[in-house]
Amino acid sequence: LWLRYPKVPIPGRLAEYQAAFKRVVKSGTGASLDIAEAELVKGLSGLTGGTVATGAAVDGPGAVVIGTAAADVIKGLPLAARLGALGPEGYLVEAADIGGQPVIAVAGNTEVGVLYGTFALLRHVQSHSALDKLSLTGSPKIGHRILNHWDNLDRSVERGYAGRSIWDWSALPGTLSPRYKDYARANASIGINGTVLTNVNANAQVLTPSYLTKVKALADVFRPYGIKVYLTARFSAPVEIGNLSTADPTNASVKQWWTNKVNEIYQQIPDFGGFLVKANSEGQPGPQDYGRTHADGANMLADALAPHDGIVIWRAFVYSDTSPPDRIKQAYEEFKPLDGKFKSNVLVQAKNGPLDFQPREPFHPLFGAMPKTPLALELQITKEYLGEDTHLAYLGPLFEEVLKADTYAGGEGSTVARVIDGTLHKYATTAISGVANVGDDTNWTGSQMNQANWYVYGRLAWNPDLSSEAIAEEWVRQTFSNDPVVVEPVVQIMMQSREALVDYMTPLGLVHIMGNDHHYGPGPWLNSLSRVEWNPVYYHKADANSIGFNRTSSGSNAVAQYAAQVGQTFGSRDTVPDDLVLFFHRVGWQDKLKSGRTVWEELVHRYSQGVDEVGVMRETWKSVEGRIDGKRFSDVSDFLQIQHYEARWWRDACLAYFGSVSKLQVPSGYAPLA
Ligand code: GCW
Repeated sequence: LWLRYPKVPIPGRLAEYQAAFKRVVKSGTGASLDIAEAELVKGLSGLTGGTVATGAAVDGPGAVVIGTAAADVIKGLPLAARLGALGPEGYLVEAADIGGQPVIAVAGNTEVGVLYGTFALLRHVQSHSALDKLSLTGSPKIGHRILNHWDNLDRSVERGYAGRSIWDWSALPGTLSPRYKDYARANASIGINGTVLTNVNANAQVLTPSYLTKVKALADVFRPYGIKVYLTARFSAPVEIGNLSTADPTNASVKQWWTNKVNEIYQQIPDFGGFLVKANSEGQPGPQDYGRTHADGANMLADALAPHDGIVIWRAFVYSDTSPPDRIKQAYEEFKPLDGKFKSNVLVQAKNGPLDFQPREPFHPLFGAMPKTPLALELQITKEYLGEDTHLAYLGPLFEEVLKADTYAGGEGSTVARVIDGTLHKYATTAISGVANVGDDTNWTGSQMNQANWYVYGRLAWNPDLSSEAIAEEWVRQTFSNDPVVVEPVVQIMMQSREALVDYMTPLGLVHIMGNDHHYGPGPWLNSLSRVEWNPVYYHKADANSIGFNRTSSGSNAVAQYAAQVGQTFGSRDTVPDDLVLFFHRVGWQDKLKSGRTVWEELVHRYSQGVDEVGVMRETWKSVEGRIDGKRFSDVSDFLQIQHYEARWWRDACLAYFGSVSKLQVPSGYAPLA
């Protein structure tokens, strides 16, 4: 991953580091401090090409002093006064003077803060940055920064493209794969502090005693890395594993069952994070099965968890079993009226967009609409709809686009970032979730480049105001090389990749035109599934005259779910951006877009531009040959070739289909699919 720590190849910089990093002096004891010390020894030894020792005291120059605010050696430093404001996970890394010796101090209010400071220092050194005036400071803007694994107990992974689940349930708890620690290291290095081990399409078995001992074994590994474990709670568990005849959340026996179950979990895992719940969505059981609301269900679990400081993360990804006229409206319609009805340890988790992790969607209208209910943002790191493992699509720009989207809920500047970091509505609890792309593949994520998506998720969860381009650069420097002839082209490829993918898959606000079920490859013609809203034709509605889904006031009026300013922008043909036009409007094939081209011309233009961009990415990648190791070079080259072919597949299939519907001619001149 990005924790490779190769020797610094620049002589001047190497000498500077060798002088500064002779030994690690740990002040205090504790499991997380031990991990910080070990990581510094490993990392700095690798980077300096020597052996960085551990030491008990600062005797001589070249010490890295690590400790919490409680350690005497840290208390005596000027930075101590500034630590307090940084909260339990914050850190400061600075040059300092101890007993006349120049040292580098890594300080936090807690041991985990020290660990985060450790990784910040290693990131700095891995980027070959200078040490003079060293001053690194950080504290997370979002409290719960969580990975959601959609991992099943049989080790299959829903929407996983990186092999099987890394949780080896049959070997747990007796055998602990060394990967668990590396997983925890990787997460801690980017600030992730929670992991939901199991799929939201949940199996109640994980709540049985034998599985809880396995969960405990994982929690024990992750704890010193600052990572809490969460589980998905299947709402019907009291019936399935508890022998009750109902799971009605108002039933006293059901409440007691959950209370007992939660108490049992906390006996094993005293810092258990809580439950993530998918209920009454896509066939999952839930409180509505008993005529109760989402709030009734969530609050029942919240009551059981509250004495232990656990939280409930209740998903807002819902759509009904009876085919709706506009599926995307349902979450807002069900949840908005419940604002203020949830217990204080409940968060409602909405996906970034109102549909389903598409290459591009507008932001979810619930953001900004629930001032009394902390909303968590769910992003998908695994690329279900974005070319899965093979296509190179760096998701940083997608995540950044969502975080910077302005909800106007409290006037201009009410971005999604300000909603989920709690500042806009003064939420007491804050959370963000990323659906993990991790599996047991050697490269962890199904492709070399998909590692960047895990990385950027963590970095943006820590600070949603960072730029995705800066994060891409950080990642490339740590993962491949600091040489500008590598950094520049690889960052360039990454930064153009998502837009290229939108162009060759779903330009102009098209959504959900992928193949049924697997969601890989084009299928805009598909129309045979029983649920109308699973069929691509439901979304684009193309016919001989027009294309697009009318969500304005003359259509489904989904635009009314946004703040007036936003709804007007999306709702008017004059102001809607071309990038989302077909998501909100039904337009004639010959209508003109902002680009000056007609809708048909623009569709042709974007599809072919997407293919061309992948061609550029492929050519650009060739320039790094010989400058990184051959294995990773060829892994990425091979996938770019697949992507280039499949971009053409998308273009040719989509244009052939839309051309057959519109009766418009696809211009000639495309290279045939090789
Ligand atoms: O994106 C869809 C996926 C399902 C997933 C569901 C959800 C876990 O196709 O596989 O189920 O969303 O988010 O609940």
